[in-house]
Amino acid sequence: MTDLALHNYFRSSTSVRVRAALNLKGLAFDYIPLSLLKGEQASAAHLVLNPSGLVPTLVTPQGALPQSLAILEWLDEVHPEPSLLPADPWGRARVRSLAHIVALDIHPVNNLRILKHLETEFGADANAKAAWFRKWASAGMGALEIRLSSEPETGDFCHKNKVGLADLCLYAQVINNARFDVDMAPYPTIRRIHENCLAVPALRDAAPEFQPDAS
Ligand SMILES: N[C@@H](CCC(=O)N[C@@H](CS)C(=O)NCC(=O)O)C(=O)O
Repeated sequence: MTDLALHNYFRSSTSVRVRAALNLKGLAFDYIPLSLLKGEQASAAHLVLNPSGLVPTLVTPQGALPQSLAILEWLDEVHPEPSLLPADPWGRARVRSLAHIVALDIHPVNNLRILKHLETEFGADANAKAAWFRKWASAGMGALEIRLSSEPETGDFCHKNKVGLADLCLYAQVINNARFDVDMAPYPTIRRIHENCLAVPALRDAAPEFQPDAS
């Protein structure tokens, strides 16, 4: 038993973000798997922790905390090293702004429940759902690529040469994109940063294939 329990799913990109942050900060946590395929995120037991019926939820000594971005910022405040946000206000705003392209523009419209709704209410088949995913992933990736390739603060990672909040979102999204065959050729800067993320053990270890519920 540890102080922290992460209710999550191996393939969930929002869960990848949080696992990567916990690993980066060297924090032990109990891994509580919830199968999204079986709908366990909407079980009565999990709804008590997270009324949205989504993962991840981090259970802490102070209570349950849903929402991956809030979890990341809470972890960063309670365990400041290594920091996920730059020290200066402009840097912090820039990193959040990059992270939001993934977390607020791309992810919500491509979430499982949206794809399921397209199928049940509008008859979308697997090809149509994948095309939908690619449409919104590409829109966000395109904006992210322009920002990262043109802004002087971009370095080995999204902001200079240190892994941060935006990298966690980028890293998890690129993994997710592969499942839907998003063409990454137009995004060389994102691909370069993703490669750099893969070289960081804390991030690599957070990848879906290394999680206990992956098999
Ligand atoms: N804004 C939430 C989104 C969480 C979310 O959508 N999680 C997905 C997995 S990546 C989920 O639980 N999907 C289940 C569903 O759509 O039913 C966060 O960042 O934590």
